[in-house]
Amino acid sequence: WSEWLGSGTVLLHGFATTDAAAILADLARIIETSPFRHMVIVDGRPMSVAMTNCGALGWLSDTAGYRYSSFDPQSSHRWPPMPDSFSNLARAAAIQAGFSSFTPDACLINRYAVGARMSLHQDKDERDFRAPIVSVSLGLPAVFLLGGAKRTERAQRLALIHGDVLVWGGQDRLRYHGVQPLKAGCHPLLGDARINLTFRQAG
Ligand code: MD3
Ligand code: FE
Repeated sequence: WSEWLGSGTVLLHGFATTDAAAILADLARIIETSPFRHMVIVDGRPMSVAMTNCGALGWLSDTAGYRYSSFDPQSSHRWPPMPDSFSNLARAAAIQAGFSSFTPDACLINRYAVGARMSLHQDKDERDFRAPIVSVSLGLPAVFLLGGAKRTERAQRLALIHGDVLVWGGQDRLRYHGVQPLKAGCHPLLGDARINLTFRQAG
């Protein structure tokens, strides 16, 4: 079933459950070429979330800041192509939310180990904010923080479990959001980790 959490936000409960095993098999091939790594932020400190990308563009953070790049700086090759299992799921989810022309060119893959978190931020490195963002949660559950248009607005807490897909667009595209430190647990497919796929039309 699905739930509207804001004028442009839809939570599709369990939308990725049946495709999860195929997605994880494709992910195993992606990380052979572009492994997970802890990118650093401007001050040089590593993020607790490990990341990689697939698709024409990949999101990067380093001491120069945030940006999208066609190349994995670690391999100096292009990011692995986006598997059909990824793009088909993202497009189907966007259609459910009313975004019929969503064509993701970037998929950021986040891996949360126990204790990893993401502090409140906005996603604003993309060229056109009219395109939505599709987020797929796999593995251990997380507490997602959904704030407002300003950092000071009080954030709502939202539980995201394996298979949940969120589509953020329209009025909600620039809301502050984050993830609370991951709690210990054991998921049958992913063990003690959470994986989040974030699909964007970045270029
Ligand atoms: C809400 N990742 O990679 S995706 C990120 O679970 C990121 O790994 C989180 O935030 C994660 O930037 C959450 C969900 C998400 C993405 C974009 C949003 C939520 C959003 C834009 C506006 C509001
Ligand atoms: Fe984000």
